[in-house]
Amino acid sequence: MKRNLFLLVALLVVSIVFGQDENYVKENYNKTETYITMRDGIKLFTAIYSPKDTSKQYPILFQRTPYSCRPYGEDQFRSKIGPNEFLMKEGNIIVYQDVRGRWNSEGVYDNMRAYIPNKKGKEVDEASDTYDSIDWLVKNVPNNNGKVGTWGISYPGFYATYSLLDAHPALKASSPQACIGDFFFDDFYHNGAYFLSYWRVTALFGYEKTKPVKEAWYSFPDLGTQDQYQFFLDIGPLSNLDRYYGKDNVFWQQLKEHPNYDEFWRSRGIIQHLKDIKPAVMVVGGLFDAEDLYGPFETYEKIENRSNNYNTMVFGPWSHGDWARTKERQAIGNVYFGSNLSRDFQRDIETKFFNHFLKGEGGHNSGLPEAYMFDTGTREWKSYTEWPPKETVKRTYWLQSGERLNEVAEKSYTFEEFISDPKKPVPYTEDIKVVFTPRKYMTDDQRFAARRPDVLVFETPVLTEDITMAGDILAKLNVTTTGTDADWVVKVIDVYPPDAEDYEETQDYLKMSNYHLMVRSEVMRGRFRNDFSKPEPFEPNKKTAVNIKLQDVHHTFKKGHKIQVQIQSTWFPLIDLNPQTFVPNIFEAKASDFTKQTHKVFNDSSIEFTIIK
Ligand code: PG9
Repeated sequence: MKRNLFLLVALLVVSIVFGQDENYVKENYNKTETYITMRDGIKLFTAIYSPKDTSKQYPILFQRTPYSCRPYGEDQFRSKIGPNEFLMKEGNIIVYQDVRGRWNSEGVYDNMRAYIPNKKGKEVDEASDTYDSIDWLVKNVPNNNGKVGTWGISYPGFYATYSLLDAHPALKASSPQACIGDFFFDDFYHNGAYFLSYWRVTALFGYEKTKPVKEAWYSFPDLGTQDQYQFFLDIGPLSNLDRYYGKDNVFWQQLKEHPNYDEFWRSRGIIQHLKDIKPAVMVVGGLFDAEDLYGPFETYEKIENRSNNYNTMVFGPWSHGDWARTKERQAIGNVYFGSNLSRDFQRDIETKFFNHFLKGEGGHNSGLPEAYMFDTGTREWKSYTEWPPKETVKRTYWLQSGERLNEVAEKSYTFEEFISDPKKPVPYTEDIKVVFTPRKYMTDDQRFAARRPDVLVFETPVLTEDITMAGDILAKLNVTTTGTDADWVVKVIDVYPPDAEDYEETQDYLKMSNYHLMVRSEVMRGRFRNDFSKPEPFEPNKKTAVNIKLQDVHHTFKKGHKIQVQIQSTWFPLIDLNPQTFVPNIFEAKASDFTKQTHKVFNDSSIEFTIIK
């Protein structure tokens, strides 16, 4: 009896607390919906949440999104609004907008719409749409203080970056987070290799709509199995996927018609335009973000090198967008990194950034660090005055025969070799399930791959002291193939000691003892080794240089651990299969083009790490 009473009281308390949170927005904000007319007459749907307390003025926090302003209706409220709950609860005007051509807005959508410099008359892009929207908001929304901040994660992050171009004078601060920089290096392609694992979500952006809508006008194909590896292996050549996506899936057609880094992709990349930026910027990213790593790192770097504005970065032990969630234990897959990391970031960094520039005195003295970086090896935050840190040096390790990773290059002329068979590609994960987009693999244990004959392994002896990497990694491979095309995948792995502790998140069958933590990975489609816009075949058996940049890391390989590098040529179905026979467009390859080939990696291949002295 007592136990039931206790449970009843506990349930009542929980419902009151969460119930309050669930209704916090409805109880403390008014919601209005409107259409803002752009300079070319197109109307964009905009939802405005304004604090009920009208005794003071508030800045406007503005997000433009392709993912909808749902729920629609002035009596329908989101449970949370704004970048985080701290900013929500202290009171800000929070505005969401369906971008041109998406959901309840008019117009025609264009993936990663190209920026038009020096626009004339009614020429429009996402910068002019943002400018026109901000101009309307500051002139028409009651109780605003004339200052605007933009923010967004992933695609909304791209639109936040876009807000910096031809920025409206009221735009004082922007936080592009996991922001897409360029679809040839983020999300759908990595260095020319097509991310087959994103194929299903092509539906999200593929279908044009003919009028403003409040319900999804697209759907995702059912693969008929949870085994993505087998599904895509059975599909064979990519052209067989056309049975699921027809000509009306505009994005699928675009992906197939532009396998090279041509004007279609180049014009849509936003990184090239990031110069002379005026608003304050805080770029946020996840060090294990599987979707957008290129974007945030490049966004911070290019602004830093070509503008004099306030520009900072924060990278934590996060997967895509984890920092916006409030889960206490921060873990990715099997690996735990710490507790309340996202909450602390939201309270002590993100809220402080926006308040400084939108409610405070602004200026470079925000009290926040230039680079606030989590060390994913020591599991500690570190602040730097620049990134990469000025105390770093480049250190080269050589891929030596006998699976050794050496700081000294051998003089002998040897190589390691493996057979790469498209019929039996290296899985990118051991998990058997259909995922929206892959995430967990970024910290998955890589022992399953290390034990395959088509994965080369190079490993240091057990480290006698800590080694902290802080910056990018450059793999300089010297290879041959018996074929005329090949992909090259490089994985940098932290090999844990035998006595490593387990976490509550560690999968049942697994122990962290000797865990092979993937710290960073990247692929180079070999045909693009010299130029992403001009694919070149390999000459069979001719030694060829293939250089691969891996995105920045901030990771201490602790004493007692080992640094391991794995090299492979398939990574399935994360990326599509390379026929290993040069064809003009792999999306049009025939089954007979796919051939088993023998690849060699010579011992004058090396990998250059950015290391803190
Ligand atoms: N960059 C992420 C994404 C884009 C396209 C397809 C799937 C994911 C994102 O916007 O979340």
